[in-house]
Amino acid sequence: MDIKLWREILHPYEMAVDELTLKFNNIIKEYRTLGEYSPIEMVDGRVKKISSILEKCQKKGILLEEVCEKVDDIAGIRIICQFVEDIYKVVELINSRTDIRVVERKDYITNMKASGYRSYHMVIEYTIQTMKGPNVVKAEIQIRTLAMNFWATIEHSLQYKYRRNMPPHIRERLSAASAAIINLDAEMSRIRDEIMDSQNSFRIKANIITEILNLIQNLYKVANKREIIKIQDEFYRVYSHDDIIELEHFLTELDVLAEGYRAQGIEDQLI
Ligand code: 0O2
Repeated sequence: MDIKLWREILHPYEMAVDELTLKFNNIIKEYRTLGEYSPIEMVDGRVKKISSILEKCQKKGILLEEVCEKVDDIAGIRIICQFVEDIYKVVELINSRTDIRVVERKDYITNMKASGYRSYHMVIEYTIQTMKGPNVVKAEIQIRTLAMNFWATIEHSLQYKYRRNMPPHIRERLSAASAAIINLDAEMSRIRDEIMDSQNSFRIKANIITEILNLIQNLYKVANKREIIKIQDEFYRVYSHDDIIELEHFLTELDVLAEGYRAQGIEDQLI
């Protein structure tokens, strides 16, 4: 197959990866805008390299004209979660979408691979709109925790280094590391509520501070300098107490003040 043809074959997959990555990132944004915990921590996407596609075809006896039909992971999306429980929430989320059709799933978390690999895989069909009309492409979504991802990334590099001849002592150590990852994930799940609470209050505090700073910035345009300096000093005083309730109270007061200026501005325009 010539390079030009490969480009044509891979282009729809690039479109699918771009769109799916954007959509999953928007889910994160939606949760965070609502001040809620997102079961998706981060998303990454890639189109398989031609060399890796060729290697897979050779390994599995796939003819080049069968590539799109038989290689499921030309488009790959990786979703990283903080906790194992989040993985199953993401699975539900994907199941419920109308723009994604799940055609296959493999739960390597409940059924860990002999290597020690753990992850939840879904093969999906996703429709992209091209100049020639709709085109359904397959993609593989891998969902795993940060810890599972750490293990898989290291193991993948070692697989690449040793090809099919990984020394037994390395294999054993990877197996032990995989067991440690299971314990780490379980321990993190046990203190999940505590972690989520602290992350939520951090996010809430950050949002309040952003709103306060935006209001102060707007007040610069309408209030006099002495008043602005007084507001700023008060903000630094409240901020130094590190108390969300106090910050919220300050934000409300600032809001009332800004509203007053807004009303005055409208009145001035009416006169
Ligand atoms: P790459 O370089 O990540 O793309 P197949 O992929 O067809 O050989 P199968 O059973 O059809 O195997 O699919 P499976 O088991 O769902 O695996 C697909 C992908 O999962 C792999 O793609 C890896 O990304 C990942 N994976 C599966 N097993 C392991 C493992 O033991 N260790 C690590 N690190 N990753 C694994 P590729 O094409 O093999 O690799």
